[in-house]
Amino acid sequence: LFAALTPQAPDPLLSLIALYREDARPEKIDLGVGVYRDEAGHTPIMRAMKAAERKLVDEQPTKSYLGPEGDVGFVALSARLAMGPQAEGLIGVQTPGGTGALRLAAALVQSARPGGTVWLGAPSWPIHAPIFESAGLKVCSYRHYDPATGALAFEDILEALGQASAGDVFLIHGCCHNPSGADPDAGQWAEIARLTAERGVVPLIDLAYQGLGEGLDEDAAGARLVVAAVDEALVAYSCDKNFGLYRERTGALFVKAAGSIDATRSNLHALARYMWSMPPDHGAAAARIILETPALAADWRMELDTVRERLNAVRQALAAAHPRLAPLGGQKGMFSLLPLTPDQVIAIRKDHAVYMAGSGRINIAGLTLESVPRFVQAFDAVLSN
Ligand code: PLP
Ligand code: TYF
Repeated sequence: LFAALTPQAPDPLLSLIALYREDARPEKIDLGVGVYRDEAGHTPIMRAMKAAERKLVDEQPTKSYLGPEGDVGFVALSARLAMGPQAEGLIGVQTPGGTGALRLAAALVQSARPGGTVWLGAPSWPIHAPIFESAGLKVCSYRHYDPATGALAFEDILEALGQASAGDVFLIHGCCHNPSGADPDAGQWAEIARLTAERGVVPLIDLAYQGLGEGLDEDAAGARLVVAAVDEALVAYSCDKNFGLYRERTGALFVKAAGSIDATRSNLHALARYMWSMPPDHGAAAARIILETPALAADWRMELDTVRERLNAVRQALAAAHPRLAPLGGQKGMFSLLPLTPDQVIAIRKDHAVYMAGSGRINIAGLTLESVPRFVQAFDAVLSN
């Protein structure tokens, strides 16, 4: 049986972790995988999360099974956090991270329309296309980002929306686009919402970085506008970055299902049951405790403000330090794409111990105000080679 399998390449981003670890040069800089790091290079457990976890361990009465929808308190509170007042009208299911939410969304779309089409901007998170394709869906690609300007290829997005058919799914990064950091502005969001509704396209918003761009409500404003404009929508939500939960696999899928609420909910529960039965509890229960406890929620928001301010300070320092990095100043979140060829990405790693994805994507959180000058020097050196 297994002799029929062909070997699959490892995730190149995760392979960088091992390469970086083995590099003995003390000045090495890791701009690879997308996790937040503080000034000391550490990925902390947030203060409120530690407190909520303690409370959970002390007070949790049982570890008996929950249903396929997971922790219903978490689902309601995270829906409210992501979508504001319109959360009331959405179906919610807790999922193993944002990845689980995307996989469940793909399975739901495949059940409703086998072989249906998902429109995906390029570049995108490399896991998007395989998630949809492995569910049996067809992926249509269009240009999301213009490397010449470092901004959104907005005309291409409008053109793709114009080509999409009613019932096609259109994936949109809710904020802090991975890998480009290029997000729509308010006027562009309004235009996307208007066209999505006009074309009968079903938006699938991937909201994995809420709070890391401009603020919790600011980062969700575009997603809320689009969802409000249509009858049917999907929102794949992740708490793994904004609550620092990563390995706890915490997320949710929210679905707006017009007149098909009961059928959609029962399909979501059935599909979740066949994939993972029910989601892991710990991260969601702890995030729920934060969101339902005003003092913890306030402390969490404060710490998230600090995270965002640090990212933005490093981002602005980069933009000011080199003319070819200037576009980074208008981008959002943890990531940006550098104008480097694959050979230059290898050269900056070999010659300067700077590790980044092969695409030239950097994780801003891997830098500090102190390490920016050394990084910019390395960047400039490989550019002029
Ligand atoms: N969507 C995007 C754009 C991401 O960058 C990530 C990164 O992890 C995810 C979804 C998945 O999030 P999670 O780790 O919660 O599965
Ligand atoms: O893009 C990133 O770096 C994050 C983390 O298979 C990630 O989204 C990377 C690769 C992967 C899962 C998560």
